[in-house]
Amino acid sequence: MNSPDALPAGQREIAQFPRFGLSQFADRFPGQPAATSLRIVGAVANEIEIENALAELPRVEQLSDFHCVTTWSHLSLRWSGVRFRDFYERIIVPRAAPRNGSGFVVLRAQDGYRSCLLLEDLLGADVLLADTLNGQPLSIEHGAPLRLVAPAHYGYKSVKHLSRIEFCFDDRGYRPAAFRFMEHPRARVALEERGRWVSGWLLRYLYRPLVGVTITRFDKAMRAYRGSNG
Ligand SMILES: Nc1nc2c(c(=O)[nH]1)N[C@H]1C(S)=C(S)[C@@H](COP(=O)(O)O)O[C@H]1N2
Ligand SMILES: [Mo]
Repeated sequence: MNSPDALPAGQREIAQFPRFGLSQFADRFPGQPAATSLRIVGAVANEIEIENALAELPRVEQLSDFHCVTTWSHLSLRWSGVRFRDFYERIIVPRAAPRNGSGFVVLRAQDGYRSCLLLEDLLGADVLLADTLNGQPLSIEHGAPLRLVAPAHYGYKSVKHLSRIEFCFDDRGYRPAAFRFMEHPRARVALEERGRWVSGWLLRYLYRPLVGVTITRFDKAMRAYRGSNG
C-alpha cells in the first residue's frame, strides 16, 4: 500500500544528493561554467544564441524531489530559476520561431551529454531552467551554470550544463548518450517509464547495483577536477 507521501514505485530515499550520471561523463566537465548563454537550433526559422538566458524572465523558486532512474531519490531540493514555459513563450517563440510540428526537443550540454523531451513535457508547470540550488549558485557538481529541472521525469532528462536546445520533427536523427533501451522518450516517474522495451521493475534490479560504484566514481572525478582547477 502506498501512503500519500510514499516514494514513487521502485525508488529509495538517500540522504545525500550525489553528483551522478552515465559513467562515461564522470570525467567530463563544462568548458565554460560561467557562460549562461543558450543556443536555439534545428527546426526553427532563426537559429539564435541567447546571452544571459534567464535575465528578462520572472524568477520562481520550487521545492521538488529528484528521482534518478537507477532508483535513488533525493527529496525536497529547493531550485530557483525560470519556468521553461516562460522561456519558450517569451524568448524562443518570438525570436527563434520553431516550425509547426517540431515537438521533439534535444537538450545538449557542455560536457557532451544530451537527452530529449517532448515539447509538451517541457512546457509542464514544474519544469525549470535553474541556476541556483538550495539558495546557492549551481555548483559544477549539480549543473553550473544552468540546468534543466524536470521533476516528474527521471533524472536523466534533467540536463546539467545546458548549452543547446534543438527542435526536431521526430527522433530519427537523435543518438542517445546511453544505449537506446535506457532512454524512454518521456521517462515519467509516476508511470515508471525507466526505459523502453524493458519493463521498469526489471530495470530497477539491473540498475540498483550500479548506484554505489557510480557515486564513488563521480565523486572521485570531481575531487581530481577540483585538485587541478583550484
Ligand atoms: N550534462 C549532464 N547532465 C546530466 C548528466 C550528465 O552526466 N551530464 N547525468 C544525468 C543523470 S543520469 C542524473 S541522475 C542527473 C544527476 O544530477 P546531479 O549530478 O545533480 O545529481 O543529471 C542528469 N543530467
Ligand atoms: Mo540518473
